[in-house]
Amino acid sequence: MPLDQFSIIESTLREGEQFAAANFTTEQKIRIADASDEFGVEYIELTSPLASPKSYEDACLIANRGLKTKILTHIRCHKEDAKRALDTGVHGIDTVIGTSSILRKFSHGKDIGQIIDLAYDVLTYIRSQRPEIELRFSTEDSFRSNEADLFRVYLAVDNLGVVNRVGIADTVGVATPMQVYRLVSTLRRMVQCDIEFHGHNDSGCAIANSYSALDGGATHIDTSILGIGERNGITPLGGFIARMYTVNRELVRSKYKLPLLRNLDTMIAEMTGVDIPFNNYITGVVAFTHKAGIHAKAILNNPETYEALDPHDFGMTRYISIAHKLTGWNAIKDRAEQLGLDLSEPQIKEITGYVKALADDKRLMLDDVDDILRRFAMGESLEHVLGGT
Ligand code: HCA
Ligand code: CU
Repeated sequence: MPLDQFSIIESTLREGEQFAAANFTTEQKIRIADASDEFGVEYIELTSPLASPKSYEDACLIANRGLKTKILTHIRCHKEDAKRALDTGVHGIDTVIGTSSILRKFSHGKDIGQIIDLAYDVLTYIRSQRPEIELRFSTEDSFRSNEADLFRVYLAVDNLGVVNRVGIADTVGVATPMQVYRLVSTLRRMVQCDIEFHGHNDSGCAIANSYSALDGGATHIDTSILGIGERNGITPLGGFIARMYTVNRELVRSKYKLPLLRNLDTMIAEMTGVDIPFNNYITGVVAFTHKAGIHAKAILNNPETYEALDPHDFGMTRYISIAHKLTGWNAIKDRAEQLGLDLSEPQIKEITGYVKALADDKRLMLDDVDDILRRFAMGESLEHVLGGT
């Protein structure tokens, strides 16, 4: 079942290079490849070797690095591109060509029959040159393509018997999870080969669409670290991991070294000069912060009450925020215990009421609450604490 068998195609070194702020050096590309390999992704996709002389050299370097993960490169469905890609020594080649009428008209000018002929030429050529290589054929802008055209192309390609998988690309981020599910599950019944999904995030559905693709029978999902890519990017690796973790925690824990996710996100944030978003999946600064008193109380009793993701699996720690008006006495009590202060329940409740009242009027920090707790524990009255601060 695909939900138990998915593979990640990590495209930070291809789609991610299309992010406006990305300009990786050779040394940085190697660090990204090594770290992604260590994390455990099944594939790494590299920029086309035709993009620039360095892109070619770096593809050769990374392909021959002896990593566990398979190295792919991404090319237009052209014979010249294929020749150059084969020269790099990569383990797989991802080919792509636009099938929507807008791309056919304004990008390459070919009709569907010509696309099928070209696919035949290029794919059979690659296969004849390298029987062992992993070969993928993808239609760009799949969700704005005519469905009958799409199926005609996929069927023709699958019938060649030379590709390992076909790819569906939501190039402009317009697809909904239901549309993805429908398209993938129909395709699943039509072709023998594996199915890959590549989803852009322009309207916020990239992760949900990737999940729906797997649900519909896809086997491979494209991601990038922090989701970087063309415009606002694609399915973020961390968000996709979070999604799959909630479905099958054991599988995700065993496939990937989850505590390394934070290093990956931090590394790409530094290399591209952006911040990790405060609300990022797993690694955002508030991803494991609990605030409301009701939540804090339950979390202290059993973290699973309000956590679908266990922070410890990701090398993160949970944080209970207590210096605010929504705080509760269980959380304040827990803090007093952390500070080693001996305060009775009525005292804790009194302090909690005081913290709430104070927070109504001004912004409190944890230090303020700690100070109140310490002074109260030393016998100062709250009025005294109030007057003294
Ligand atoms: C692009 C190409 C692509 C290709 C996806 C794929 C897209 O930059 O426009 O090869 O599956 O989003 O369509 O990234
Ligand atoms: Cu893309």
